[in-house]
Amino acid sequence: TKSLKQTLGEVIPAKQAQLKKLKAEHASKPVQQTTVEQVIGGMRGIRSILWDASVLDPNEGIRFHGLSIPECQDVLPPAPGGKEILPESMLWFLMTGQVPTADQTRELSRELAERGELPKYIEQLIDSLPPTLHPMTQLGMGVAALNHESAFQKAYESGVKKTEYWAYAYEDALTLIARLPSLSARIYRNIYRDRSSTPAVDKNLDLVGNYANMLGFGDNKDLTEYLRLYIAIHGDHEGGNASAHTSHLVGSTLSDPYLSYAAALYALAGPLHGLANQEVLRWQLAMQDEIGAENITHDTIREFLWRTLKSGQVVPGYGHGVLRKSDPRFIALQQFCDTRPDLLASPTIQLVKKTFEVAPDVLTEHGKTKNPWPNVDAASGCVLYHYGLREFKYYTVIFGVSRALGCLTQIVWARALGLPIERPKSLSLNDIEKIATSA
Ligand code: FAM
Repeated sequence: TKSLKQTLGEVIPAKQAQLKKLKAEHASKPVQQTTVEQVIGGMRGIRSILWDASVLDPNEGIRFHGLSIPECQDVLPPAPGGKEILPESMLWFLMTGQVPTADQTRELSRELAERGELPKYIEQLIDSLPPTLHPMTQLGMGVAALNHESAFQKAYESGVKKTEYWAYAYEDALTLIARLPSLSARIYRNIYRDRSSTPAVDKNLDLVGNYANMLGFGDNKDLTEYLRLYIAIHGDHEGGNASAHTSHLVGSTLSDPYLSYAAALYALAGPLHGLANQEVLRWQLAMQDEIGAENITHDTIREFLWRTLKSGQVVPGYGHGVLRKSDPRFIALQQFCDTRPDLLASPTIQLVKKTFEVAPDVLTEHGKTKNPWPNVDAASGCVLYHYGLREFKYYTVIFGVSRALGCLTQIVWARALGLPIERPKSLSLNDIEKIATSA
């Protein structure tokens, strides 16, 4: 079967030609007007990044090469005996725009397992860190330090041609994705399981089969399947979200993929971005404590929502920079629960459902958010919690294992397309005023 790298090598030339033609024929064409609000309001909606693998529609949600999440669930191969999308089949699809066969997916799982062991110096680095150091901080340190092995950095120093950069970025991308489970599981065990030793990579397991096993949940088939779905659908969410945008920018300076992804992880570590899945659990548990588990009603939830808002805090898991409807990733994770009676009976999962029944109305009445609907973080943690992975300060690390699929694919493609170093123009406040008053 044709490998991922061979398949990728075959699809790159057509895209390079398409970009070359666009540059030759339309370089000076305007794309859109930029308003003062966009310049000072977080660049919302400024069309300024090229990214092919996914497009986010405010109402329809994410499409990966044109396919919605349900359509991906229909065509992307699951694990042997499994049902949920495999991160490997999502990675293949993101990278090439082609659906891999079951054999190709299996081959990729094996290739990742071959690359999955951590170098000793990384184990020593992680083991040297205090367990009170946030797991996301530890993850970024481990990822950055793995650049000791960067093929891209070595190739750049030896002066390889620019047209070959993508192949070395690809090698780093595969090796990093392969090592994230061992790195993330070691961090988990050091902080939450008394530094117990992490099981070695099992060459016969897929990426998440290994990850669940390393975390100590290998015998829980439902959690393993949930993690496959979770990691597959958190992988890519258009090119402008804070973590993807960060790795794209840092990669554009030809920092290697390890350093670029470490930077992305520190964007993901923000409470308004990936850390929201931790904040949702912290908020839900605080609500449960305050109201009393036996006293959870629409009214008591509504009351707690208002108390959150009145204290000037955001309701974690709700709202979005682009979405204006419920996040299809949220819906996909809820549907995973709908097929499992034990999950439907879980108080934590019921609380998420009940919150979803009142929060949009409260947020609409509050009148500030442009999107009163849930995003993926509103649902992603409660299933982990139910299955015994209760350390919610770790949840963003799982998001970090997943987002590598999109960020690293983007870095490989940016090098393949020869995208230059990014350097947008900043304006002084007076200049903006001058432009605004003369417009
Ligand atoms: N609860 C309370 N207020 C909210 C809110 C929420 N869930 N979402 C937005 N707002 C406020 C927002 O803070 C802003 O108020 P100020 O003018 O006082 O700053 C106002 O509504 C307008 O914001 P917006 O234009 O609707 O949203 P933004 O595009 O600025 O921000 C989010 C988008 C996601 C950062 C924002 O909705 C938020 O803070 N949500 C809660 C945190 C969260 O769930 N983040 C995870 C997002 C997820 F997609 C991810 O990245 N994993």
